[in-house]
Amino acid sequence: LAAGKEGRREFDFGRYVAEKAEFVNGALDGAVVMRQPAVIHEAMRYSLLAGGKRIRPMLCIAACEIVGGDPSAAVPAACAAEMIHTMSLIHDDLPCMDNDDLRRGKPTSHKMFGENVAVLAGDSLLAFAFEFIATGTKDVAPERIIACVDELAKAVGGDGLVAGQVADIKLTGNNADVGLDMLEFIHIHKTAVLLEASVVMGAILGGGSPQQVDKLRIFAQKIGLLFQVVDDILDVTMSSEELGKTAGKDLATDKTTYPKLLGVEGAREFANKLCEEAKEQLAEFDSDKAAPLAALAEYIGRRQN
Ligand code: GRG
Repeated sequence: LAAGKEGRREFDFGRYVAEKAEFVNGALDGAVVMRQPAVIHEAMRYSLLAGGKRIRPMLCIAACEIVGGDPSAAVPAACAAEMIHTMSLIHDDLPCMDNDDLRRGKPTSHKMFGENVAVLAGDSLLAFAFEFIATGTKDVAPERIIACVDELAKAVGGDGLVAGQVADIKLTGNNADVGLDMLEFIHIHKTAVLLEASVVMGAILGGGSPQQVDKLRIFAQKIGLLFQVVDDILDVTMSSEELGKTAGKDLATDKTTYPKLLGVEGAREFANKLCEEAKEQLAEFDSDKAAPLAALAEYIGRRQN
C-alpha cells in the first residue's frame, strides 16, 4: 500500500502482481530441481516454468494475508496449486485429449518430450504437489495442513478437475443439447474448483476461522465462475476481431458458451454480477488486507488473456 494523492493509502495492484509472480516463479524454480532421471525433471520444469499468470498461487497467498497470516505459511500450497494446474494443462494438451501443439506460446510437453514423458511429467507434478505441501509447510498446525491436503485432493479427482474434463470430453461433437446447467458443471469442475482450493488453502494456512474460510470459499466460487464467463466472452470477442464481424467463432459454431446462451451483453452482465457478489464476501475483512483479493477479483473480471 502506498500513500495516494490525498494521503489515502492506495493499493498498487501492478506492483503486487509483479512481485508475487516473481516470488512464485523463484519458489517453483527451487522446488523442482534437476536430478536423475534428467528427462522427467526437465519436462516438469519445462512446463512449470513456461510462464503463466500465476493466478492460483497469488489467490492462495492473498487469502492467507486477508486472515492475517504470514504469507510464507501458504507458499508451498500456492506452489502446489500451480503444479496441479500445470499438470492438468499438460494432460489436457495430449493427443488423446485436446491435441494441442502450443501452450503458453511454446510447444506443448508431448511435442517436446514425446507423449510418454508428457504423461509421466504430469503424474510426477501431481504427486510432488502433495509432497511439497506435506514437507514444505512450516509453523502451521498439522490439522490445518491435513485440511489443505484434503481440499486439494478433492479439487483434483473424480469430483473435481477430472469430473469436469470427462464431462467435457463426453460432449465433444455433441454440443447441441448443452444447457446452462451442463456448461456450469464443466466450468465449475474444470476451472473453479482449483481456484476455490487455492483460496481455501491460503485461508486455512493463514489461521482463518471457519466463518472466514466459508466466506472466502464463496468468494472463490464466484470468481471461479467469473473466470470462465470472461474466458467465453474473450473467445467470442477476440475471434470477432479476427473475423471482422459481430458474431465470433463460438456464436458461429456448435460450441455452447455463455455468450451463446445469454448473448454477449447478457454474459457481461452476469460477469459483473459475479464480480460484485465475490467482493461482497470481503466486506467484513480489514479493507487494507482485503485489497489484494478484491483487486484479483476485478482483474479476473476484466482480463484480456
Ligand atoms: C487433474 C489428475 C488430473 C488430470 C487432469 C486434463 C484434465 C484432467 C483437466 C483439464 C483441466 C483444464 C485444462 C482446465 C482449464 C483450466 C484453465 C482455465 C486454464 C487457463 O488458466 P490460466 O488462464 O492459464 O490461469 P495460465 O497459462 O495463465 O496459467
